Amino acid sequence: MAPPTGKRVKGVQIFRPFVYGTTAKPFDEKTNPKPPGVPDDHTHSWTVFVKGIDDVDITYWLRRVQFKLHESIPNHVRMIEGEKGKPFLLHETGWGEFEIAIKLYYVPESSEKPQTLYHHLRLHPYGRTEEEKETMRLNGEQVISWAYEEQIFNEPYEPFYEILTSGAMPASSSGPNHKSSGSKSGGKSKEKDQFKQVRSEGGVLERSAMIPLTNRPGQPFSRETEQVEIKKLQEALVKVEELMTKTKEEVASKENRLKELKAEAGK
Ligand code: SLL
Repeated sequence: MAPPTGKRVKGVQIFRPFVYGTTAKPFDEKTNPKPPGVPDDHTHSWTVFVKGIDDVDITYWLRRVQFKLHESIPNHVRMIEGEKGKPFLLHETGWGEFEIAIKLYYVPESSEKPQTLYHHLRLHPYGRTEEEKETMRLNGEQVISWAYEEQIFNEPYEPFYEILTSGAMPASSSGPNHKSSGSKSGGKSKEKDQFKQVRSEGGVLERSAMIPLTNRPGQPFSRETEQVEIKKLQEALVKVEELMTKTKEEVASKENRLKELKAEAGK
């Protein structure tokens, strides 16, 4: 970790969305043949990854990722260095599920300590119901276990704040007619011009905290998903309120009955 440079930007929180998880596939002569040299007892090939939402680059804040695998795996601690625009990715084969420790190392400018996430490698279809498991089986036999996460940088140091915010353009100035005003803001604007404002397939701007509006294959995290989840929560809330009203009514009627019985007994 580099010594902190500059001052912290007070009262500022910057968040960056990212996705991590595992994808596994059973070996199968036709669809997923076992490569030569893979031990006989290995039943699956699998991948563990950390990447940007909609595959946008995250190496400007995440420098390297250490994946700590099960100790039965040769050379079980693996360090993956960031390559611009590429996910932090590891391919493996094996026979069992286990917890993977994913340690995130940030760029030195951040002066942030590494942080560890834990993820359970899934090889077999899972779900709350048989139906959910069956859906997973039908999904090309791929067992997907992915999570959406947001990295929060609280009061980042000034140089890091610059890095975090010097890519994406505000919506109002990102139109085709936008010209950057070099002279007004001086050096800073030149620095900004070094980064191309690339949009991902889902419309997410590089170096932004945006998430896509809609889902597409391989990219299930979007505003659309968020809306579905919010709707589910709202429906659950209505149900809970209904149940509460009903319970209150039942309690009130039982209390009344108790009063009546007490009055009768007192006669
Ligand atoms: C289980 N507790 O019993 C777990 C352990 C270990 C998985 C799972 C070895 C691969 C290799 C492998 O798949 N270990 O030898 O490279 O399910």
